[in-house]
Amino acid sequence: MSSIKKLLSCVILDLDGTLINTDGVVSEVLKTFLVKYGKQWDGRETHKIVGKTPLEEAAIIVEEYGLPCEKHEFIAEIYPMFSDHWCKVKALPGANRLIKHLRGNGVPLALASNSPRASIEAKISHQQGWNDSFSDIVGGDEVRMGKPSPDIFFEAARRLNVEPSSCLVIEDSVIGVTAAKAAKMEVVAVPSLPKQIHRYTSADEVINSLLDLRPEKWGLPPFQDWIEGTLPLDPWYIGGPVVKGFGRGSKVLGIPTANLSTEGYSDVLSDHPSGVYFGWAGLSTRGVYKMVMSIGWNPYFDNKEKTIEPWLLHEFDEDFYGEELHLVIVGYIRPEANFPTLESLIAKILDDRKIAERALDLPLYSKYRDDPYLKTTSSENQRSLI
Ligand code: ADP
Ligand code: RBF
Ligand code: MG
Repeated sequence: MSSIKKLLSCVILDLDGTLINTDGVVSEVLKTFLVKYGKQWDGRETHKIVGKTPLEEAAIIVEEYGLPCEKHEFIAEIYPMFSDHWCKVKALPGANRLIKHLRGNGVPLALASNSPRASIEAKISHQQGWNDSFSDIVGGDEVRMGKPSPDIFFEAARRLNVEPSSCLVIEDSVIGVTAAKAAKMEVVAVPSLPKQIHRYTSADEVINSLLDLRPEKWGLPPFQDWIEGTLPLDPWYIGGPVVKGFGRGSKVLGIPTANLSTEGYSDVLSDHPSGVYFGWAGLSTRGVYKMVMSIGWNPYFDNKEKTIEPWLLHEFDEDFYGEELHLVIVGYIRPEANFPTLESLIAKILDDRKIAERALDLPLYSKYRDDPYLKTTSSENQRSLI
């Protein structure tokens, strides 16, 4: 049982990058917009605009691309373009769960974002049940200075009628963390860009995704949905031919992972946080097996690419490269971690195996064993789509 860090009573949430994934929409709109000026959006500026106010964002883009307009004109032109796209924005994994949980337990909840109030309201209106979930919303246009100034957070605490020191802030950007610390609040950072943990030293805790938040560490009500070391998820499905992995000799370690090609799965990969998951694996000609897998950059090996590495919990007497592998992922175990030694990494993966094997016997998870997707081949799949 982890020790309580502090007894807090309210939660203040950032919106973009923390609860919803607006990156795709922002890139899409900027791309369309810049084409009009004969420029090409290349995504390089994404990290520069994370957490910034609209005016700062505008100034950066106008300058970086040498646009022949003024930042206010830029905003006037681009905001209407954004509002047509908010309906496409998805909640980040764990966001709905977190909001329901805190709301259901009567924890006062506020949104605090550098976006203008009207944009915040437009964005959350597309997320089911969110309109009524926040006791208060503070937009960047409602205070003198946006984050990293603490004004937004002070204003949120004032409206919740609580001391700043009793608030937990959840933030994805370094700018937001800086603002919340300046407001003397406790901050959990959930970085939205990978491999950035070193930039978040002022946060009180850094977690990989909202799935890893433990409210009880902050004296808030614990989630009740963990079951035997696993978190049930709405199942998700991926499949394709087994490809060569890194050839690091995982097999020699007794942990062969049947890698799936990441091409064609970029959406799935960016929709799901890195971490250790489990579920069922179907090999078209062989059968259905229990499976535990890691998704991510394997911090121990510091991969440059996010990979999908499923370990089928069965002894095979031959390799099955090229065979069609279908996965139904039903639950989450833990974030990926780094380890001081290969032995400690292996020990942890063996723990994951035990957890997954046991959990998959629970009716909650075992029912997916019969999912038809596990027995279809890709050609049948395509046929069913026509
Ligand atoms: P690679 O780096 O190519 O992924 P691994 O050492 O991870 O090599 O071995 C993975 C291969 O081993 C899989 O592609 C598959 O053909 C074979 N294999 C044998 N048993 C298993 C198993 N239980 N789970 C996953 N893959 C297995
Ligand atoms: N790699 C890591 O660097 N950190 C991890 O926490 C981690 N967890 C894993 C959990 C499971 C269930 C599996 C199958 C693999 C995991 N790996 C992890 C990936 C491992 O490094 C990779 O499969 C290597 O190729 C093993 O040699
Ligand atoms: Mg492998």
